[in-house]
Amino acid sequence: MAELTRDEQISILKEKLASAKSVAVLTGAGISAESGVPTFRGKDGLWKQYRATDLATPEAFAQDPRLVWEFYNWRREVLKPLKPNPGHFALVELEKRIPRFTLITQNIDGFHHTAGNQNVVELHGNIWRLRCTGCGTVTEDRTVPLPDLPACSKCGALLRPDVVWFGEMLDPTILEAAYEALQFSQVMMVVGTSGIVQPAASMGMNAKRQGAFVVEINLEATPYTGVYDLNIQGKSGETLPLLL
Ligand code: BV8
Ligand code: ZN
Repeated sequence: MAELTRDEQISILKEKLASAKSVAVLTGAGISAESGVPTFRGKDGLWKQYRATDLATPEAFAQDPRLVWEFYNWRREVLKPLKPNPGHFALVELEKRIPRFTLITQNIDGFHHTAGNQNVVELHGNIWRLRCTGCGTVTEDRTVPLPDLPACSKCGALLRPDVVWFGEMLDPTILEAAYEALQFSQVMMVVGTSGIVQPAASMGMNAKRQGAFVVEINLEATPYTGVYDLNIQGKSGETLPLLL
């Protein structure tokens, strides 16, 4: 098929969305980039001389909880003044128009909730929630910065960010909700993710295998470009509003 122009790609996707009963969306750090949030693999993917894959692990937290909390306090500080962008708000509008809409996100910034989406599946947790390493109590706390080595008000044990670290299992209920949405989707959009981290990275193919029309929206190519049905190059904050 001759190369489609961007406008042709957009109108094909608009048509598919108009007749879709069930749509799934998977977002990654790219959808929050235009809000000013550093992505993982962009030039700002580095924090001091550390990589997220070195710090976002249970081993790092066990070995040096102060350093890992410094990393998360820095990210909370960066995130606090930032707001969702037109890409997030376009997904809120889309959810209102499509009978069954599931927004699966890898992001822990909570922007999809803030923007107003109802059915959000946070695969990797949420940076504004804390979980007690002792009694497991989960609280929401937006204090920036948190006290040094924050302690549980119930049992006094050390609190951790309520996020999924590398090497940790995702919550089975959360995963189940994501896979169910993929199973029944006629259209899936994979937005702003480099398609590296599993199991999220395979979700586009899961949808494709059961017959969904899968579209990638990204600034650059990923391992799935050319495998999905459409790859729309561009900023999600500019592309997603064009679908409305
Ligand atoms: C699991 C929360 C199973 C924390 C995150 C070896 C050793 C250990 C593990 C593994 C291993 N090999 C593979 C694994 C599995 C591992 C994994 O996938 N590792 C990778 C590095 C290879 N996965 C796991 O460990 C997962 N758990 O598999 O458990 C298991 C089985 C048995 C027993 C135990 C366990 C858990 C993974 C979850 C990790 N937590 N986040 C935190 O954030 O601090 S992952 C984190 O990184 C994010 O959540 C996100 O998922 C990922 C970043 O990826 P992206 O979102 O894609 O962001 P990125 O910067 O990469 O890309 C941005 C994209 O946007 C780019 O494509 C760019 O072009 C585009 N973009 C930029 N601007 C824009 C744009 N697009 C559009 N518009 C723009 N404006
Ligand atoms: Zn506790």
